[in-house]
Amino acid sequence: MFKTVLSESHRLHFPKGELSGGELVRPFECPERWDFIKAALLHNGHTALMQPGELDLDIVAQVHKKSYIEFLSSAWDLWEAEGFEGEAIPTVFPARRMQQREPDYIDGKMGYYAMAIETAITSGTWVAAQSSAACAHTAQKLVSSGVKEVFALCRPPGHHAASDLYGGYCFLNNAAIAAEGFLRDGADRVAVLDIDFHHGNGTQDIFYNRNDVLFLSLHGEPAAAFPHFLGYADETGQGDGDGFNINYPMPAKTTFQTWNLALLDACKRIRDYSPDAVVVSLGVDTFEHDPISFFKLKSDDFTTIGEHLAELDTPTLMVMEGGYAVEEVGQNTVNVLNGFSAHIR
Ligand code: 7XA
Ligand code: ZN
Repeated sequence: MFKTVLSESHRLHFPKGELSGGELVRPFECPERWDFIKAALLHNGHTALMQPGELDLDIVAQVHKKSYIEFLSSAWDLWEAEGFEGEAIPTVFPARRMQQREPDYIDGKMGYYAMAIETAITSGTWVAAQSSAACAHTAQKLVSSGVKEVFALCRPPGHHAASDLYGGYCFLNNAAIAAEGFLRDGADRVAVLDIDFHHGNGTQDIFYNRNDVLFLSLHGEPAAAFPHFLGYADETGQGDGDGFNINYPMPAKTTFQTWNLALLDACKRIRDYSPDAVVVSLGVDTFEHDPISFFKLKSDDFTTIGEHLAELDTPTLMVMEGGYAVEEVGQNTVNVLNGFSAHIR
């Protein structure tokens, strides 16, 4: 049975609008996702739920720049102080051949720290983002202390957040915070395996120059899929990190048969690396009916994924990322956990 770390504070982040297809629509990343996942956990007997402890701000500061943390913690107040009545969304960006200096004015600050603008900041965003990171951190502590089946039900998700960038529904990088926690608690090597439909650009960026964290991501190819500007197969790491970043971009309509070959290759690379812990960025937006993605995985395939993850036979933490077919997001997520539970030694 899985132990799940979760927080009701996620509800404090729920923008009314997401810019999508030129319209402000109800965000795909919504609180009901969390409700459906919690319901499926209980329905499947994963009844051990716990609140996160205090978030260790030192670990957050190891992953994210101080100026970025200051920005996130003050953005809404600065936005409101200008008298703006809508939710905080930037309109101007430091594009090619422009200065990369943080402006004083909030609209400029927002553009400086945004990697995408579908994601509005609201009054409760910063508290919710911290509670989500706290779930990952507390869950990592459980795995480090020997608990074998641990799930961090993070919301908002985290894998698009870089050291100084937010967007793609992400603010703090929960998986990276967990990986840093493992290292701090004695691990020499950690693997982060990102199986969300979208490339984990933030996690890649955070660890790109390092060899103590192996990052592997299976995702929609950037030419066609968000986040578009990172996630190619030739991004293999830099400096000490050369060879420790592995991307598996895949085209539209990829089925489980093909996707699973990438997973098996990733698992082999993880075994070769021999990490002390694995963090799984667990997105289920690879599902065939996901409204914003283009892979063709079926519900039962998620069980097989969990089985493969258990076969790694390494202390593993599952961290929730995306998945927007809300009625199925719970069972698809829990199928991964069930497959893992059934095969863990
Ligand atoms: O894993 N990342 C997500 O699920 C968020 C993707 C955001 C896509 C927005 C496209 N306009
Ligand atoms: Zn995703």
